[in-house]
Amino acid sequence: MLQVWGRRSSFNVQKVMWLIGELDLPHQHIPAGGAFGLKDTPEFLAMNPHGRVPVIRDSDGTVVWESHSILRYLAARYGGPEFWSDDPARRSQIDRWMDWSQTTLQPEFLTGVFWGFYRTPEAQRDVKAIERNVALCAQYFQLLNQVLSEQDFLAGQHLTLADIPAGTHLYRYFNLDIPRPDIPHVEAWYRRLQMSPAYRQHVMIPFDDLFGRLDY
Ligand SMILES: N[C@@H](CCC(=O)N[C@@H](CS)C(=O)NCC(=O)O)C(=O)O
Repeated sequence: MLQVWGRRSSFNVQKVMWLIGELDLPHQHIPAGGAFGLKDTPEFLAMNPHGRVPVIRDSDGTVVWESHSILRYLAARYGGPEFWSDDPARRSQIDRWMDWSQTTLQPEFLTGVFWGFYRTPEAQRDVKAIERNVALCAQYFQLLNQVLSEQDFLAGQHLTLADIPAGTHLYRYFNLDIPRPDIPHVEAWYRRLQMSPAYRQHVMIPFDDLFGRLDY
């Protein structure tokens, strides 16, 4: 059976669990990382030398680490063209949103705002950097708002891998006490994502236990 290592509070694990839920894949979830430890054991490091979660091991023994590589592997193996197309041009429409999310939105929001503001104890916060990142995120979400004014999902009219990394941000973005621009089309997209039981189960996980806590 497919095995998945990672703590459910981890943003990168949530992306993978969401797709596993969408694909309805039988799997065994093994809590790892944070208070669960495990990721520094020789067995875990033999699977992922970086000692990070998520990691998956498929029933044939294939091991994959790096959340986006896992998403692509699972979509290619089990998802069919609905999630990640075989056609290079169509696939690039999906990949660009995944890559943008990982290289642009995730550093500014997850690291800059979620870690810089929410997870950092108040006395240690860099207020100027937080304000800068909140403003950058507002620009990014306004851009998404423009894209989503013309289509229901990031790569067209149905859910694909394009939506998973960026969409995983929404629960945290809309639940932090930060200023947000007027983004009705992003809100409508967020409502559409919430119609999926997999999104509600794996992404909408309360994160209060992470407040003011810099350790994993
Ligand atoms: N680029 C990697 C990042 C992996 C990563 O940094 N994972 C974090 C959790 S989000 C981790 O393993 N932290 C240590 C821990 O949870 O103990 C990916 O996307 O999978």
